[in-house]
Amino acid sequence: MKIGIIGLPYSGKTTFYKSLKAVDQSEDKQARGKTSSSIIKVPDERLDYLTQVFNPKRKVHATLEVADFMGDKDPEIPTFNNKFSTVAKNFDAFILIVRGFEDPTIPHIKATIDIERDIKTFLEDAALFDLSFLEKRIENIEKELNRSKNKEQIIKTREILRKWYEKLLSGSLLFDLELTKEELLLQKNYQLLTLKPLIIAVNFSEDSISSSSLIINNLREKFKIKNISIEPFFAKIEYELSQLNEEETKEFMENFGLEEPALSRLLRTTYELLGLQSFFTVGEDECRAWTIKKGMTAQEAAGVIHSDFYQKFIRAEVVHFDDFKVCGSFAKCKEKGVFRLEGKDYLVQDGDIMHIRHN
Ligand SMILES: Nc1nc2c(ncn2[C@@H]2O[C@H](COP(=O)(O)OP(=O)(O)OP(=O)(O)O)[C@@H](O)[C@H]2O)c(=O)[nH]1
Ligand SMILES: [Mg+2]
Repeated sequence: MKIGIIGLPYSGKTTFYKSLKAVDQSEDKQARGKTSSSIIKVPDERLDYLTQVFNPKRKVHATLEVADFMGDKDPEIPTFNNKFSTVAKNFDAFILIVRGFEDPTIPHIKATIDIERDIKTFLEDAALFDLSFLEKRIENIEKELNRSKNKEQIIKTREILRKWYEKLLSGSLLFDLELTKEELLLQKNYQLLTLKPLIIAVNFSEDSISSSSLIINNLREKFKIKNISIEPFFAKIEYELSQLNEEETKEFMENFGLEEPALSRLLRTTYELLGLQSFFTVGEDECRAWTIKKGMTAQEAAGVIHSDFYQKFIRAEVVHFDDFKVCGSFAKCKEKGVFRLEGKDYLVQDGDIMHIRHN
C-alpha cells in the first residue's frame, strides 16, 4: 500500500514525514526528484504486547510506503500539475496536510491561515483534475471505439467514465461512490484523485491542542463526505516525540494532555479507509503483523503468508488478541474455550492471532 503526503508549501508535510521515519528508523527507499519515499512500520501496541510475551528473535511490523511530495511555491501553478498526474495513479490513498498553525516567520502561500478555505480549494482543484483527466480519457475512448473490433468492452468503459464525469460536472466529488467490481478494476488504472480515500490532517500548533477538537468537529460537520476523514495533528510535537525514547514519550504526552501519538491514530485511520486490517502470527522465531483486506477468509489470509498455505490449507487455529491478553497464554485460552479451530471460509477479524495448519 502506498500513501502520498500532499498539501500546500510550508504546511508541515516533511515534518510529518520525518517523524514517521524517525519512529521506525527506516531508510529512504529512493529520492526521486523532489519526492522522497520510504517504507514505514505501522505502530501497533498489540504487536508490542505479543513480542513481550513470546520474546521472539524477530518482530515484524505491518508496513506502508509513504511518499512526501513538495508543495509548489508558485501560487499560479495549479495544485495538481502534469507531473503530479503521472505519479498519482500509483497511490492507494492520500494524506492532505492543511496548515492550522500561525507563525509569522513561515509564510503561507495565501498570506493568511484559513483551514476551511484550504480544504475547499483542495477539493475543488481535485475535482478539476479528475474532470480534465476524464475528459481526455473519454475523448481517447471515442477514437479507440472507431478503430477497435471489441467494441462491447470499450462501450462499457465509456459508460462508467461518463457516469463519473457527469457526477463531477454536477458539482459532486467521487469519494462517496460505491464501486462495482468492474469499476474498482478500472479505477486502479486511473489517477482519479477523488476516488481515492483521503485523510485530511490539520496541523495545529502546540498551543492550540485544547481548541483543536472543536475546530475539527466543525470541519467534520462541514465536510461530511464518505471516504474522507479529518484528523488533528501537531507536527512539531510529533517530530519532537519521534526523537524520544518510550519513557520520555509518555512523560511528554502527559505534559501536553495527549493520549496517543497522532501518528498512530493517522495510520490507523488510513488503514480503516483503505479497508485494511491486521492479523498476527506468533512464535519463538517471529511475531508478525500481517496486513489483509477486510472480508478476507482464513484461507485467503493464509495465502498472504505463503501461497503454499493457500493450496494446502486445512484449518486455522484462532485466538483473538483481546482474549489472549485476558488469558495470557494459549493454554489458558484453551481452558477458557476462546481458542478456536476455523475452516477455510472463516472471515478473519482484525486482531486475530492465527496459526495455519496445512498439509
Ligand atoms: N511553529 C510551527 N512550525 C511548524 C509546524 N509544523 C511545521 N513547522 C515549520 O514549518 C516549516 C515548513 O515545514 P515543512 O514540514 O518543511 O513543510 P512542507 O509542507 O514539507 O513544505 P514544502 O516541502 O516546501 O511543500 C518548517 O520550518 C517547520 O519547522 C508547527 O506545528 N508549528
Ligand atoms: Mg517538504
